[in-house]
Amino acid sequence: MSTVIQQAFTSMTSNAKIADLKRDTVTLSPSSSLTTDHGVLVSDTDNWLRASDGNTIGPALLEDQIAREKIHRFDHERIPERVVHARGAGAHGYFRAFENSPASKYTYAPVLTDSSRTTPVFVRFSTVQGSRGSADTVRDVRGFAVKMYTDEGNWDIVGNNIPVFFIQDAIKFPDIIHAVKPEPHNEVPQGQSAHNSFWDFVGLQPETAHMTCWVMSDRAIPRSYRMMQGFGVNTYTLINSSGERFFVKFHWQPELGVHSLVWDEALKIAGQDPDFHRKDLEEAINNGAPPKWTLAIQIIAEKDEHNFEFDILDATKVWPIELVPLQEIGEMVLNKTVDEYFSETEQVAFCTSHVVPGIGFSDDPLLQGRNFSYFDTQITRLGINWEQLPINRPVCPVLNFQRDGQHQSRINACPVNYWPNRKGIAPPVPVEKAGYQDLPQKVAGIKQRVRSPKFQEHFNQAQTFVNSLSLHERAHLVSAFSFELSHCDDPVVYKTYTQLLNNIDFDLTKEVASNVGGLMPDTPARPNHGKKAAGLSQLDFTPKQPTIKSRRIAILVADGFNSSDVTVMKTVLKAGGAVPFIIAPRRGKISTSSGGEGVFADHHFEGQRSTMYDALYIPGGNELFGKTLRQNGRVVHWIAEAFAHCKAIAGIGEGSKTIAFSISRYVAEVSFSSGDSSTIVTSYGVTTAGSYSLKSAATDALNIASG
Ligand code: HDE
Repeated sequence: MSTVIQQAFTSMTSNAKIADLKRDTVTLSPSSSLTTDHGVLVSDTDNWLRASDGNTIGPALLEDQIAREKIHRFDHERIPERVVHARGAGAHGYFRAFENSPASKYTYAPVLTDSSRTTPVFVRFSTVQGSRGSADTVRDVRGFAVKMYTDEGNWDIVGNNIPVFFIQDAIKFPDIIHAVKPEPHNEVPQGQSAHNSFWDFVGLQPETAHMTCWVMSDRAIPRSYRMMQGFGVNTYTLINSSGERFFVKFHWQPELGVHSLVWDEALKIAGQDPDFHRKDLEEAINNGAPPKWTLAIQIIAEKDEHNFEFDILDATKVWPIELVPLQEIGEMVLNKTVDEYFSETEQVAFCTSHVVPGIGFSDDPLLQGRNFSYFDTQITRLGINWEQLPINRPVCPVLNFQRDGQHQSRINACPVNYWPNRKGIAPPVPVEKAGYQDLPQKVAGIKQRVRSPKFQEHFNQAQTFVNSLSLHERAHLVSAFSFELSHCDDPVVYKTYTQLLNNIDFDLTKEVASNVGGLMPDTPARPNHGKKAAGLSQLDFTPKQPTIKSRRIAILVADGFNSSDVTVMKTVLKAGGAVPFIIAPRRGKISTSSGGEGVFADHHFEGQRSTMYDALYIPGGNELFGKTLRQNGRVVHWIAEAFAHCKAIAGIGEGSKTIAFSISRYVAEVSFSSGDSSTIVTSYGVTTAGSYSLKSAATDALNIASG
């Protein structure tokens, strides 16, 4: 990076939170010397103090305080992993409210209304079921937890990439989580919901029907954390400066659009590169493609609370965007990776109860339980003083009389630790001076364990979701249900589930039941209302600007390739922000057809798989080049696999021939243009030098290169 770019990058990534973390960041260098925890210089960290005559080894002495300290510290390195969402990846960034957004109609929270502010954020993405070491690409809900370090205190939106949840009442959370987690008798399976206990539970608990359809859809196997929506899921409230209250749902919309892997890819990547999503986030940020999301809100005025056929406080329901439109109010950018995983991504701790003035809760029964649970769980994981940890502490002043407890790291230089005190220290501020305000609300009721009547309907929105999917999304849904249920070996489980599924869609149920040996229905358990809605199919979220930015492109070469074919394509791809990789028979110098300088390959054929790339390009070359590729089973498989996963494949000359050879099993006829013989191939067919021909791409590249 040039110094100018470096400076620009540094100032962009620096914010109040990054500056705050610097207080605790230690930079190690070769000139830093090794010490004990109590600061004494250590001269030998390799040999335990022992009683030896120099010829025999002799017993180790317990008195070696340096060795003991090293071992003690090691023995206690682990902390409890999160009970759910144990595996995750995090990054820093910022949020900015849009100028002239409608937000101030609904809230007086400056974070959402003041466009001159840059609010630092830390975001942690996660999977739910697997433990810390599980694979990234499993079928699962993804956590999307955002911590905003606002000037008024921390605000956490602890969301998911799916807008609804499995259950309506927090009291059911231990049940659904026990059911989806590995089974109690053998702790199997890891990172999967494809097992008896999950399907047993959801088959018997109809309120899970809607969310289960989302989890069986492509949403649960995202291509990247950067290509998924985030949803606050629960209903919160906003309060404006006139004291009016509004119900609100929060949505994060990714700039890159919503994209998924296909299941075959997800399964393979789980073995080939279990850290795929974690690395993808890091790679994009480090390559200057910081992911961005727009924050949108849906608003319902308090007086309209009961005007919908569903209960707006029921987290198993979406608010259809046709009825409650999305209003865009700000943008979030993630532009800095963490310096140390444990101190930042592992120790970050979110709480739904962390809201700032202008934002409040609703009676959503899931949210109310969450507001208790998150604080509680942090005590087990991190101890009572968890909010003092550098990654968790706010950037605004914190002052109160909460005291002591394990790992207290503040020294409160003050003779009083209570309120009221004779010195008038730390008085609660009046509401009008920006103190947190609980809006007066009349509450009345009879103490009883109930849910409102609208909470009893579970299938309408599940049907709308299934009806709204495109053909291929629906086909994926059938495959996912079938995959999961065929992993259940208790017939009671898959028969009960197919019976429940018939409440959602008759045809879907017949297909799934036939695949897995479930109960084959004669008639629908409930008629399909036939309604569709916007914003459910992920095709509704293609990027506003189509882009290849941050996409990984494999360029397969071997000795004898045509140098200019590679140079030009690389220039084009880089100009579009994509990341090209050269893959060859060996990691080393690969020679060109003209005996020119050649290229240095990033990887060898055996070291990578097509699944790790978004597209594939094979240049032209001499006869030897073509033969080398076609005689290599890994190359042929690479191309055929990329083709089967519907990826864009381009080739020239011998490269095109190699593509045709590798996919000939799948397509009846492959044709080439006579001109430059470049080819763009997708699984849908073969186009000759069409929309993205190398010639025009090269011209673009040269135009861009020449400024
Ligand atoms: Fe969570 N959830 N949850 N959850 N959740 C946790 O808190 C809980 C729910 C979500 O990256 C835990 O710090 C209850 C919905 C995310 O650190 C725990 C209920 C949504 C994360 C907990 C829910 C979420 C968690 C475990 C039902 C989407 C990871 C570790 C009432 C809107 C945050 C922790 C991170 C984590 C409880 C339901 C999202 C135990 C009781 C709905 C993204 O407190």
